Amino acid sequence: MKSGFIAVLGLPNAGKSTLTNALVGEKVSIVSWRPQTTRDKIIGIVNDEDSQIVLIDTPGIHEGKSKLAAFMADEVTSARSGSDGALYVLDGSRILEKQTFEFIRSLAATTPTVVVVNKMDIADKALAMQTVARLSEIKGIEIVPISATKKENLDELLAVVKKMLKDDVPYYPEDMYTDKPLRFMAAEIVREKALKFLLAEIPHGIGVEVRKFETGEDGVTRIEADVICEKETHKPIIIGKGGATLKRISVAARKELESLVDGQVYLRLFVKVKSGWQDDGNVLNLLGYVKKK
Ligand SMILES: Nc1nc2c(ncn2[C@@H]2O[C@H](COP(=O)(O)OP(=O)(O)OP(=O)(O)O)[C@@H](O)[C@H]2O)c(=O)[nH]1
Ligand SMILES: [Mg+2]
Repeated sequence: MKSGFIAVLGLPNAGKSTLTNALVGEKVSIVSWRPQTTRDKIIGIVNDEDSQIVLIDTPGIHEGKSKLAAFMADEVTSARSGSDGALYVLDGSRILEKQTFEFIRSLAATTPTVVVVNKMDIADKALAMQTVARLSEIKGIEIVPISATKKENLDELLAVVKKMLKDDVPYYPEDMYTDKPLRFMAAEIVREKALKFLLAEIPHGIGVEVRKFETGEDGVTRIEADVICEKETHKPIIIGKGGATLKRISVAARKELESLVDGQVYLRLFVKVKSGWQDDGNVLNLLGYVKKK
């Protein structure tokens, strides 16, 4: 039995959460086409007969100035320091920037590292080959091209990851696939649907607070959540004409919540304006964006 903690690192939108979900085989981390979707480190556990891989999905590395951005950066640092190895996820359809190359080089100098060249299904093959050739200058790393959405080459990736596992006890029960409570998952699912249905200018400013999460004796789970935005002008956009946009978010979120709790869900969403919330310690605290001891 081998086990270990593996941090999943990379730039925003590289496909870290998609990969984490694909390896776990369950949805543990929300995904969107926009950068900076993931805000917390999220554990996804991959169990099989002879190993337990504890993946730590992280926020994409970027330079934001808000307190929220600082929290996200802390999440990356702590995931890195608490792990036995790293999966650095690259978007293989893009040119490998010098800064990224240098980051991987410094990462590999301190941590066993596998570079995952993702999005091979849409990548220009010549460009991806160039990226692989350039990366092979870095000593000691493994390079694995994959497609997370098409689930291509994931078995090869798992085989390479297993070589990084050092411990000999499982850390979590084998039926567990994440460490996050349902309430957190619910907030994330609502945020994912908001990211999906809202226009480009708003979503970075969105937070979701689940205020009520109760399963009654009738077996129905009642969830109430606030969708928090930055500006008064965002509120009517989130609600939409005659409530249509909020309704779409709510319907899509409810469907997924029902499969999460395996029962009927009543979901009520409210839109609240809290300008500057990404720098407001109280709101960040409410939303759980605070350093865990
Ligand atoms: N074509 C293609 N798209 C992918 C692949 N993997 C991820 N994507 C898409 O890339 C976008 C970003 O995916 P995420 O998994 O949210 O990326 P992330 O690295 O977790 O992003 P952040 O949380 O913002 O740092 C989504 O639209 C995914 O569907 C892939 O293998 N092929
Ligand atoms: Mg993510």
